[in-house]
Amino acid sequence: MTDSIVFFHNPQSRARIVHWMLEESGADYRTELLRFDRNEHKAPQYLAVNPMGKVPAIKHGDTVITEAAAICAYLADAFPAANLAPPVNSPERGTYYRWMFFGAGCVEPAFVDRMFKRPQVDRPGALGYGSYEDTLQALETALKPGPFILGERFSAADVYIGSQIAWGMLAKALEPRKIFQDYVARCGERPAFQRAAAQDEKYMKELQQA
Ligand SMILES: N[C@@H](CCC(=O)N[C@@H](CS)C(=O)NCC(=O)O)C(=O)O
Repeated sequence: MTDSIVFFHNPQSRARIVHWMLEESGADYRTELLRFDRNEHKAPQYLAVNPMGKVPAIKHGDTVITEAAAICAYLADAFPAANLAPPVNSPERGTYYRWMFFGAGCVEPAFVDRMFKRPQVDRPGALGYGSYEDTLQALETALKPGPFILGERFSAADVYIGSQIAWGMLAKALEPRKIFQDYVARCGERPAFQRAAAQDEKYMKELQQA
């Protein structure tokens, strides 16, 4: 598809993950900033894009994609020249899916529960992520061979998991173990990450001034 992408963004949100991913993918995109302080994300025009009234979202042609992990996976496939996902049917594809979905299904709720100090449940086995400790252990397993989740090959799974680990440490939802710090530092060396981060700083100023 050759249409340009519309990126619904707020620099103080999970949309930063997608911003980085857009930069990695080489996609042509334009950004629409949504101000939380003016509730622009709950306005009818935006609810027509994402009924959750949340960012990130992208629109590619007539297709809307929401959910940061889904957007990362979509962009990796839509822009194959950037080589951000292993080929379908390759063994690596399984590993890629495994950790991408683990990020969305386990890491995300484990970190958010931790951040909000939500009480432990009686039956952790009924929680998708089991326990915070098990989730961290599994993350370490994913990162240990290194340098990235698929070894030498950087992928969209690193954009997603790397962003979560960075955010988790910042929000004190994740112990700053060395393996996490080193991984985040490696991710931070990506020129695409740096371009998105620099642009996000500008957006933050823009939003503060207006
Ligand atoms: N499951 C969504 C979560 C998106 C999300 O919660 N975004 C927050 C910002 S980080 C948001 O838009 N919050 C505004 C609100 O819900 O009012 C994803 O992974 O993309």
